[in-house]
Amino acid sequence: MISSDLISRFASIVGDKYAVTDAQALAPHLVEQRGLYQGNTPLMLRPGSVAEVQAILKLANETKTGVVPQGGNTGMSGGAIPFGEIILALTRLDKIREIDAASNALTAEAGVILANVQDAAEKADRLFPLSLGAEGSCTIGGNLSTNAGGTSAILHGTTRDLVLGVEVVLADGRIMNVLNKLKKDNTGYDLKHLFVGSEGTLGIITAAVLKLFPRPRSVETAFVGVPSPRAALDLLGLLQERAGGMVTSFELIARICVEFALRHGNGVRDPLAEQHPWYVLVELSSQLPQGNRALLEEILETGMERGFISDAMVAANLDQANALWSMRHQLTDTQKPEGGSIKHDVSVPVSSVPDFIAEASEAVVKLVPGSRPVPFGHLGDGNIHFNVSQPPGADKAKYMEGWHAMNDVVHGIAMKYHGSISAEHGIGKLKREMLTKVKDPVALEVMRALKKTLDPNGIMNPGKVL
Ligand code: FAD
Ligand code: 2HG
Ligand code: ZN
Repeated sequence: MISSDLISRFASIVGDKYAVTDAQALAPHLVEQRGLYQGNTPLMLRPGSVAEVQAILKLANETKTGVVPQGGNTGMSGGAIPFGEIILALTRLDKIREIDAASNALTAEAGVILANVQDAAEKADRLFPLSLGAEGSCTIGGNLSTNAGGTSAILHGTTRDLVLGVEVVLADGRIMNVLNKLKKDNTGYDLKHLFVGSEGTLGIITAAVLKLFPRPRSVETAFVGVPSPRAALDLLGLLQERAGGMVTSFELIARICVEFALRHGNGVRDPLAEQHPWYVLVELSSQLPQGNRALLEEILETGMERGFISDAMVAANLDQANALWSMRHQLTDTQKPEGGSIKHDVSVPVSSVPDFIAEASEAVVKLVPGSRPVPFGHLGDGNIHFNVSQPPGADKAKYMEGWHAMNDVVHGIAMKYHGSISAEHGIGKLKREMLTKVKDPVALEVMRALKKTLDPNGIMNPGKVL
């Protein structure tokens, strides 16, 4: 319980306008975006400068007040939801401080929306490759803190691979400035990586230097019908062999996802004339202005000859490509009207994805007859969103009571393939207990020791991750 006197002391740091206590204004900041959690807080602070973040943490540390950092609140593990703590919203720290095109580096504050970073890079004739469905509302601070993956990780890696430096306000209010633009800097421990993926449990990221890349001169997008995940893997192999570093996306989509999107999405059309059990959304990017359409078509023809492609369409223009991506990005929302959905954000070695999907599909249907596996995701990274929708007409609440039992089954299969129970959405509140079951015990001890060193009073996002 935070006293009204303490609330006033916090409020005086940012000014009353930016100290939010009104229930209606707080409401959207208290729900996890899939509706898994309903949080509560007496106060949300919206600092406008790094100095204000510093002052907030100093006071929080001194008074042992829990602080939950929040960016766009699009996270999928409940990490940004407070349970009595105060929210520290970073969205007013929204400046792009510098673009150094020659160094391929962009310095952004934590609250900058990802799409705004992408746009700023493009204006400087560069690419910032991180891309995900929530890019219009998630923030750079959130992306770093969750080490977001997205649809271009196959070539460019996860957010961790896209960061050169960070500025962090530590739990005691000190500012750690490792905001450098250097690719090479071996002066001791690389501390930025400690904060990337730490989900707000070690400090507040206030700014980051992000890596830029040459802006592609041509992008080809194809939607491919394939008979099975194994066939999709064969296609991936062929693409890697013939188009190497040009494969910027390779997204696997089960037919049921397309059906949900057709039923509940906005402006979605079935991209191919016939139905196929599986699809792949492929993107090739290159610096050649004339494009790689001929190469892509040749690869797709070879795939057909070899029997691992059933049909394909290559987007003829930007509108067609955008329509394919729009459908892909609606896959999360269009599952919602189908009732309860039990989620698994797993990764396994790429070569094990077909076996994982087959085994997990069989196991969940055995566990809950009539349940509907809805697998899709980043096959090129071995990362499948193995979501399972309730049997049609079943009682949603009753189905959702089986969340843990189903998680155990699916995660057990992922672990059998030496996989991960959280490929890209993080641990947050959702997977905190599960973490202790799957993580090496010594690794857990090291994590706890780091937490204790950096946050001895346990004020940073308490109850999350560890
Ligand atoms: P929040 O949700 O606000 O916060 C996430 C976590 O980071 C919390 O623990 C929070 O406390 C912490 N945090 C936030 N800002 C800071 C900061 N400045 N300093 C310290 N800690 C901080 N994720 C993927 O990885 N890949 C995808 O393809 C993907 N697609 C998505 C599609 C949709 C439609 C949606 C809704 C979400 C998707 N996500 C995906 C999940 C989500 O968008 C990402 O996790 C994103 O990085 C979260 O950013 P945010 O600003 O919304 O963070
Ligand atoms: C995606 O890849 C996101 O679209 C969301 O990571 C996955 O809805 C999901 O489970
Ligand atoms: Zn994803």
